[in-house]
Amino acid sequence: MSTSPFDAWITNDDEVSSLLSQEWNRQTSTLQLIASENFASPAVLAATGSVLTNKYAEGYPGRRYYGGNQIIDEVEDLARRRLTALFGADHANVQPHCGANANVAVYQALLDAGDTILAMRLDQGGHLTHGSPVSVTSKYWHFVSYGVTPRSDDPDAPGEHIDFDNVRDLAMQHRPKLIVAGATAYARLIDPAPFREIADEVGALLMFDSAHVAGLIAGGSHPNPVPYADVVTFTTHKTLRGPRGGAILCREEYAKKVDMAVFPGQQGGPLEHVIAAKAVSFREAAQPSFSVYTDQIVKNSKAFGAALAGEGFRLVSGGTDNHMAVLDLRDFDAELTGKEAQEALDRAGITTNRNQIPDDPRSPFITSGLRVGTAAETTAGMKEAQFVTVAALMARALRSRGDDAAIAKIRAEVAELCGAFNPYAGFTKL
Ligand code: DSN
Repeated sequence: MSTSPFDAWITNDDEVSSLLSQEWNRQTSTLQLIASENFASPAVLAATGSVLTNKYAEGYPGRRYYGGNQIIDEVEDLARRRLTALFGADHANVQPHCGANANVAVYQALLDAGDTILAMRLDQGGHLTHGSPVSVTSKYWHFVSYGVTPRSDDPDAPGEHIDFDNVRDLAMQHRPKLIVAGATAYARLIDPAPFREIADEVGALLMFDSAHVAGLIAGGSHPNPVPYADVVTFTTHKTLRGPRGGAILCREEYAKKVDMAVFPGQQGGPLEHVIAAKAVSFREAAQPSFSVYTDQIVKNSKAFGAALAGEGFRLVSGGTDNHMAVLDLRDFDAELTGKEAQEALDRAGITTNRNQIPDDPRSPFITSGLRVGTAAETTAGMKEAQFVTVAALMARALRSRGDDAAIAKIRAEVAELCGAFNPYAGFTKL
């Protein structure tokens, strides 16, 4: 077991200390392939674990409801300045606790209850807050959903790409007040330009939910939606590699409404320790080395996707342009569900998540798909060759999922690989 800093940090609570060390060990001895996860830097972890957690700071810099916020104001201002500079935006709100809060705050800021929003359907790759019936968003606003083009067997035109004819037709028909671009389980580059064109044709506002690709945008590996969208939302902990949280960028004319919707509209006291960690990550993302990192994420994803296809998995949309691949498991094994695959891979030390694929005949709890991503293990230093190895390990684990000895052997191989690519190697104390 690797040495965890928590042994030194938490000396008076053996139970929690032990659990944190176990999780430290899990993260560094098994493969982290969940597309929405990453390894935050030691500096981000340190800021998240700082005394700023002690402070109440409802309000915004210069306009707080509590005393003692002079330094906190500087922290939040620094985070806002770094973020607007990183994306070239007019205004930033760094208080959302998560991406879902950020999205709901934008709806609250820009719309009235009952207004129409055009967004991507969950099973086509959209997010819960894009109007899923189980999300509170569908209770307050009227959602119309676009999807992807039909699957095709033509390798040059595989389908399952965003269907812009569908987006335009629905926009013309329903005249939404807001169009949402962006996805949660979609492996292709999302061009903001055609969304802007359609929004302008129908007089809609445009929100780009860049939760998954915010890091790729910051690194210059994907196009920046800020010049096109009225509002951009994202989480800070995925490809951006910051602490767990959300953020909103918007044009100056919406700044006041967005700020009011986040606080007091949606949230109470901001998590200033997390905001300090966001500031750390925004500075990290502004370094030239971050562009090298995000380019490598995409290169790794392409190599991983090709190797998985070589192992018999079908890649939804025929490939990948970003950090993830969405796999249709039915071509690999018609009986294998996403749930069973995720559980078998977990036993082999390979962490993934099951995911619905477009028009999935199975429920969201079972699914026919699996989503994998390269952001975390690219942080750990893995390159194309390691991801080809990982694809082979995944295929072996799923083929031999009923054989405990074979799974144990794969788990040992995974641990050896992870031992050579530890994102926190040498980091044993603050
Ligand atoms: N849970 C996130 C993801 O995994 O994509 C979306 O909120």
